[in-house]
Amino acid sequence: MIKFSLKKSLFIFAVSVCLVLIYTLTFGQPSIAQSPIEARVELTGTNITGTLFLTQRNNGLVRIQGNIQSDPATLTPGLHGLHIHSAGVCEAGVQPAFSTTGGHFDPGPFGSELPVEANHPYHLGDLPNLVVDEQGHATYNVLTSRVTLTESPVSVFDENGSAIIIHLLPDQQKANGTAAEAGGGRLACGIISHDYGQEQSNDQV
Ligand SMILES: [Cu+2]
Repeated sequence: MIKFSLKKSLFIFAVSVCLVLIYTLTFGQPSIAQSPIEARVELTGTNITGTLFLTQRNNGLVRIQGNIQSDPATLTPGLHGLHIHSAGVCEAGVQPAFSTTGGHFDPGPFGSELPVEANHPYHLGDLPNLVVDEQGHATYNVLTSRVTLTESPVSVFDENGSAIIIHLLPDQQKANGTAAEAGGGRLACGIISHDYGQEQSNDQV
C-alpha cells in the first residue's frame, strides 16, 4: 500500500514537472519585439502637403491611403509617379531636391536601387501613380504586397528608414525606361514614421 502511494506520488510529481515545463516553454519565452503595423507619412514639398497612412493587414498586405493638397500649378493635374524610396531622409535643399532618399526601395539579394531605371518597375518600392485633379487634390488608396511594416527582409523600417516621394512626371512603369519615364524630378517627400497619430483618413483597412 505504501509502495503504491509512493509510485502514485512520483507519478503526480512527474506530471506536474512536465506541465510546468510545457507552460514555461509555451508562455515563458521572452516575446519577440513586435514591429508596428501602422505608419504615417507627412508629405511636404513646395506648395504641396499631404498625409498618407500605412496599415498592414493580417495577411501581410499593406494599405497606403490618404490625401494630398497642392497648388495645381506645381503638382499638375494628371498622373504623378509615387514610390517608396530607400532612405528616410527628406532634404529639399539639396540638388536634385530630395535626392537624399536615394533610389527606389529594393532590398537584396538582387535589388537594384540605383540607377533608378535599372530594375524599374520591379523595385519593391514601386507603386501606382498618384492621380491629381484640376484643383490640385489627390486621394491615394492602394494595396501592396511588396513591403511590410513589421520586421522582415522587405520591411520599410530597415536601418536607414524609408521615404515616399511624389514625382514631377507620370511613372510609365516601363522596363528599361529612362529616369524621366519613371517619374523624373522629385516634388514632395515624407519619411515613413512609426508615429501613426490619432486621426485616420478612414477605417477602410
Ligand atoms: Cu520615385
